[in-house]
Amino acid sequence: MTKDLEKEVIEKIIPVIRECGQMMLKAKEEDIGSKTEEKGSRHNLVTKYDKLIQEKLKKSLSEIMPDASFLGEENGEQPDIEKGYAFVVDPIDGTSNFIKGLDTSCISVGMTYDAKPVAGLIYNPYKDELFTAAEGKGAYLNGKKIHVNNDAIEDGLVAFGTAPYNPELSEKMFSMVKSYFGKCLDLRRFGSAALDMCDLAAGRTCLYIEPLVCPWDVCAGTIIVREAGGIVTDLDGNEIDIVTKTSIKASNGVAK
Ligand code: 2AM
Ligand code: CA
Repeated sequence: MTKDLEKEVIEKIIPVIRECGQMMLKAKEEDIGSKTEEKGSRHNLVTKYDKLIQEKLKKSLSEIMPDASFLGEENGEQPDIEKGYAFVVDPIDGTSNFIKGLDTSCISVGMTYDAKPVAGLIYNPYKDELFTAAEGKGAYLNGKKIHVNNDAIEDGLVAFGTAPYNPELSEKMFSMVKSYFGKCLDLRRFGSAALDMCDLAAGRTCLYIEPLVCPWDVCAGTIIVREAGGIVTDLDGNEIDIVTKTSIKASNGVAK
């Protein structure tokens, strides 16, 4: 696929992701909490909206690009995305926030080629913020180019995740976060990995760290951060593998 075609695919996905955003807003009219199920643990929740939005995205994306595989958080079986094009989708990232009415959730659609992120869209319907990026074409917020900030750690906000579903990792994370607390302007814990990456890309935070994320949490965010001039690795500074669960560190390249 040429770079221009990647941009064309993004243009075709924009109306679909916006419609999905309207579904999230409409959900506020209902008691979402009463329609929640657990997936394996009490920290891992799913609503009928996660399932409905994923179904809609799966159908629309297969019409837009019939040859691409579809990896979605709410899939039963997952396809092999090592070769060729794939969509890596989180129908609602920040599900706990969605259930509790915190209005800090989004839809995340990443696209990979040979398991490398090449394009992404993240839509936060509560703020009507649409983030897009295609490899080599820059990152945009509602059509306006965005760039990471230049904050050194002492001048910047640090966002982090806590891995409530993994107590061992949580311990390690809290000690890491404590050491950042001593150095940075302040800490933030928002609850959506995809939006944490968008905040970094838009120059709002200087660093984002999380001990365990899934491909759909960070696929679109990774290309958005990179195209905004930021750096994405795992917590040890290694290249992330988008196909598996990983730790993540996204930075403006200045804050350490
Ligand atoms: P979700 O809202 O789609 O479930 C918050 O710290 C981030 O962690 C969110 O992006 C959240 O995605 C993700 N998350 C929640 N449960 C997880 C799990 N069991 N493994 C990995 N990531 C998870
Ligand atoms: Ca989700």
